[in-house]
Amino acid sequence: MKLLIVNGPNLNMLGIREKHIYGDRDYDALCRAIRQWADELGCEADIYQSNHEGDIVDRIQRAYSDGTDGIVINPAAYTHTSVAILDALKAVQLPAVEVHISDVTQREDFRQVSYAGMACVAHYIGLGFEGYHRAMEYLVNH
Ligand code: CA2
Repeated sequence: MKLLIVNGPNLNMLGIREKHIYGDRDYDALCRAIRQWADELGCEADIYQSNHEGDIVDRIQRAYSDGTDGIVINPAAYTHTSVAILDALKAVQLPAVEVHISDVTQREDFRQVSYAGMACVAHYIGLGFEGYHRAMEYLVNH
């Protein structure tokens, strides 16, 4: 099984600022954890991060024909704004799971809408890096 892990804007800055919200581990540590979980679950994980909405749309579209079986996505700030990412997830018709490191349900009003989440079959919110693990397990087991 091949999973695509998509991370949106500024997640590459993890561990640098706002540690009280996102923790003190950096993006490399997240990627290492994802690779280890992939090994343990016996799946492949292709990790992709971009700060650009159109590039994220392009990568999701590519998943339609590159053998991807499921998508784990943390669209970061684009969660709350991007109909384009929602449409891309709907277009490829692959099972997708939404992850947020922080508990967006307890944050600002503008974080209360999730467009990408509308195309996702499961949601792991506010569990830190562990949310990615749970999302990967979900896709491997369903
Ligand atoms: O909690 C999450 O995973 C978020 O997707 C993270 C996004 C935020 O816009 C979403 O509402 C929730 C932010 C990504 C990381 O932003 C940083 C900001 C400062 C320092 C380091 C990272």
